[in-house]
Amino acid sequence: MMRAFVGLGSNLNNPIEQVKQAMCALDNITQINRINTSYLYSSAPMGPQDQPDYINAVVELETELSSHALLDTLQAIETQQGRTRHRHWGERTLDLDLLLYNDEQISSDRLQVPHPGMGERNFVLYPLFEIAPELEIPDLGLIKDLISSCEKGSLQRIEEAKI
Ligand code: ROI
Repeated sequence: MMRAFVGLGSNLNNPIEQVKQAMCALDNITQINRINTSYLYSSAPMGPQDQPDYINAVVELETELSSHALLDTLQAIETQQGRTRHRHWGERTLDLDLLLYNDEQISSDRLQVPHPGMGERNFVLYPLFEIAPELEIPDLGLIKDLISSCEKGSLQRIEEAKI
């Protein structure tokens, strides 16, 4: 069985519901087991500032799917939930990023794991640390060390029951 971490993000069309709906969509896939779920967080946009704040979360999955089959599945859920491409680093209804897949380093046309930039993004590192404080990330090191040099900024945990 494979172990993967996926980052969820949305800043359009009721972002909290988008993120919750994506978690339900993952639960409906037989080859995927959601074994851990962070709180939802709100975060200021990284990229153009003239877009709404994001809702972010991280989930841990157990899966029989290969990394690329999992990527296909994540992209299908994005599409189902009306993902359309706007500008580069712009607003989106749903982003599902394959952050980590076992302890593998993957570099193909379609997929880079660990997800590029995850080592500096507070909206990835804080929810990830919440569910996997002991984690070591290939090439990047211990999550607790990455957190200690990553400003929390405006990132805020939303006080709402976990899903
Ligand atoms: N900014 C925040 N805060 N959260 C995201 O999930 C996010 N996703 C992105 C870009 C546009 C880089 N900015 C983001 O893809």
